[in-house]
Amino acid sequence: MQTNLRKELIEIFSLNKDQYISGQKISEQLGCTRTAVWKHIDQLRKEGYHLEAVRNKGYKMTEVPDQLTESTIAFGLKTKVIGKHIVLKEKVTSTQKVARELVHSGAEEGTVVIADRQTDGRGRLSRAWDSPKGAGLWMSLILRPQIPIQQMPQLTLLTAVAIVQACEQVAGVNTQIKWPNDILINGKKVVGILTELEAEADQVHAVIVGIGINVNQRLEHFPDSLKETASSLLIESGQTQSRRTLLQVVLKNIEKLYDQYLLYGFKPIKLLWESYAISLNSRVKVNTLQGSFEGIATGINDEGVLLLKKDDGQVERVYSADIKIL
Ligand code: BT5
Repeated sequence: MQTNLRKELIEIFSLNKDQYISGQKISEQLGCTRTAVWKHIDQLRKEGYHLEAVRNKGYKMTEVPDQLTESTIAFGLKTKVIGKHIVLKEKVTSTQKVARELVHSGAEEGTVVIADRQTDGRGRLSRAWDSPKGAGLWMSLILRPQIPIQQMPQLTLLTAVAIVQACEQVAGVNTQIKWPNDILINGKKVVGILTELEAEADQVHAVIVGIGINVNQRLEHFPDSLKETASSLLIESGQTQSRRTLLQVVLKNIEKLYDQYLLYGFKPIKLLWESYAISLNSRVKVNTLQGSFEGIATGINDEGVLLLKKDDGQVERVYSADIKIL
């Protein structure tokens, strides 16, 4: 089936999600014959899509296969911009790298790169991010906000809130955020976020938000070095989770918060973020490239920077670091 026609057909079903649409109407909208429509529908059924057909009413799509394809992601995706353009890859070194190339070739805001597997997934400071095949959501989102560079950390925090809410909505698990970019369940890391900037002077061209969510790994899938510290939604919820549903909800939540952010600024996001943060008002050890120190994490400021009250009473602003809750 031609990919464009197929995309349009799925879109028609997605727009008419709860109602029947006649073969005649579909053929008019697609500009092809009714026989061609029937053939396309037959093909979709073979691929695992469920389509109800009722005489004199037409067709209704009731279920899509739980796979990540452009069509299954598009079906039922409730966003206007975020994830409307999906670049799906089976294997990449890092989705961040692919997204960076797309930024330079003019990719529109909301473009999402997703890979089934990364061979060189990365965290901050080039640390490795374990991204086994088919077990997680390994993705990079391109945003083009008109904001000053120093506000960029806010987007990491915004994304964390969107993901925490999605994990609760989809998998029913309680997650917590450890500043700045870790999402933990029962103290174990399930999600990592890496926000990278494409900028010149102090003008932001694009922000690439890298998101890694451990969805369906079992403990034995993790390398020994991560077995103590990492976990997945499957392990924590006791159930296999649909990557497709989770992705759709993550994208919807990001769009909602991002729209709010562009309209009202960081304040509403900050409040939400603080309600999910575990590191606040605790004693923490902060490791930065410049060295480590301890103190009480008293909050974040309006830019998303961590405020640390040291034992001598001085308040240190921490822009980038790893923290350990003591
Ligand atoms: C992060 O870095 O947590 C950001 C991870 C971002 C990954 C996504 S996947 C899609 C996109 N493409 C990429 O190449 N990256 C992004 P950081 O805070 O530096 O944490 C890295 C540390 O987390 C590692 O040093 C390990 O200790 C640990 N780690 C690695 N893989 C993990 C996993 N799958 N689950 C939990 N912890 C992991």
